[in-house]
Amino acid sequence: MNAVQTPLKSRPAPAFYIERLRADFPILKLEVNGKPLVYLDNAASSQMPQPVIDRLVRYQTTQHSNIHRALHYLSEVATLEFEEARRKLQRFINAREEREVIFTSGTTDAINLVMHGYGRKFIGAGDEIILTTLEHHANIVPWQMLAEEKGAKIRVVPINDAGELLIDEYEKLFNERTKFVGVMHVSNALGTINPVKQMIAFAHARGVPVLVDGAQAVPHMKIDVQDLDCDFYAFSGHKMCGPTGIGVLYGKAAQLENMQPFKGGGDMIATVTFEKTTYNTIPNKFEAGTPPIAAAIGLGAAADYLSAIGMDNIAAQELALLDYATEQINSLPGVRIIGTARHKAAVLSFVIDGVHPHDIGSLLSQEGIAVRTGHHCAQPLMRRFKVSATSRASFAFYNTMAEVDALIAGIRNVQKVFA
Ligand code: 7TS
Repeated sequence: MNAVQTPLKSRPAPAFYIERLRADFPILKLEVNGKPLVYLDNAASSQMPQPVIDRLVRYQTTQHSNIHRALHYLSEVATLEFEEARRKLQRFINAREEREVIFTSGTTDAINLVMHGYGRKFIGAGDEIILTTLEHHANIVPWQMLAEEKGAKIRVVPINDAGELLIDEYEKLFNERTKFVGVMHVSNALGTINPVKQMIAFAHARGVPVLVDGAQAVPHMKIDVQDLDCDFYAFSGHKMCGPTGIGVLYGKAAQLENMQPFKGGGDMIATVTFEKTTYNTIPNKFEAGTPPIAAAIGLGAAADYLSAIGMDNIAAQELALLDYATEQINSLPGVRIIGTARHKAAVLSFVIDGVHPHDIGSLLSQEGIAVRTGHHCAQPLMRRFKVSATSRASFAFYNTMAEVDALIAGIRNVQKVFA
């Protein structure tokens, strides 16, 4: 009955199909220390396929100018392409309106925009902001800065030993002072997929808006912001096969319209006198100055590239990689996986008895294998697991089962060196 399935829907996808996709990524042909590159640091930044590189070259060689300001040919072309990129991103996350897509420099910038634009206007002394133990520093520090400035308080949702949020505890944190919830969709350090739709519904029933940090979700699964009903959703281009320096803040139009601007300058104004400035409408109100035009257009191409493969197919292939890698790592004595949630995306954090993660990282790199070692910008989470750091393999759809085998061989080698 599965005759109509695309190749990636079978788990794992046939090797020839993955090889065809890999051929799109020039960097994957590199050798590192005389070995084929095994790139397993996709949660930090993914690689860029040729169609996205080509799009950037086409923009720079035939379309570049500043946008929204001149009537000459190139300015009109660049403006049209930039706004078309916004529509591509709108479709990619199923936003209701294109003006709900704000281009930012990344997830961090998007969250800071909400903190300044929404938080500083609507959150005051004694108010409470709910975050979770899993959060990346990008969704902790801005809220701490706000809490300090306003005299607000941060409440934190605890997790269990598998790295899953305790939803009962989340619900108990709400009271009449709760003004905001910030939660990541997928944990960058553990891979846990959080039940954000359920959490949003609970918050909304109490009149509380929710920001979802989607940096690790957008590259790996189909995101529908209308279905989630989140007020804000933040993500980065460079984790979804796009360029660095570009990201998106999705916000419901009604929320964005009520917010104050974050950055002041050109493009975000309607009129300026030295007595008073009036602001532009959204999205321009939040895009002061010349935006990263090329990067936004590149990100539009990345969204097209991922959509052509199909986000459900990508999720299925990455899950097959995760299952296989989990099984293989579990078979190694002395290696422990940190983060064993029932619902996980393709992130595998581990520790090896008696070996510091930084030594693991350098020894694996000698074999051409790229993993991230450290606290993954989630120090409170590391503390919860009583580790200072982990090693993390994070997969993309272009990774192969053979690369998982290379990782496992690399880990065995590390254990031999430290035996
Ligand atoms: N939120 C999450 C969940 C992230 O994983 C990251 C980056 C950010 C926010 C910040 O994104 P940026 O594009 O603004 O920097 N995470 C990682 C990581 O796991 N390893 O390197 C960067």
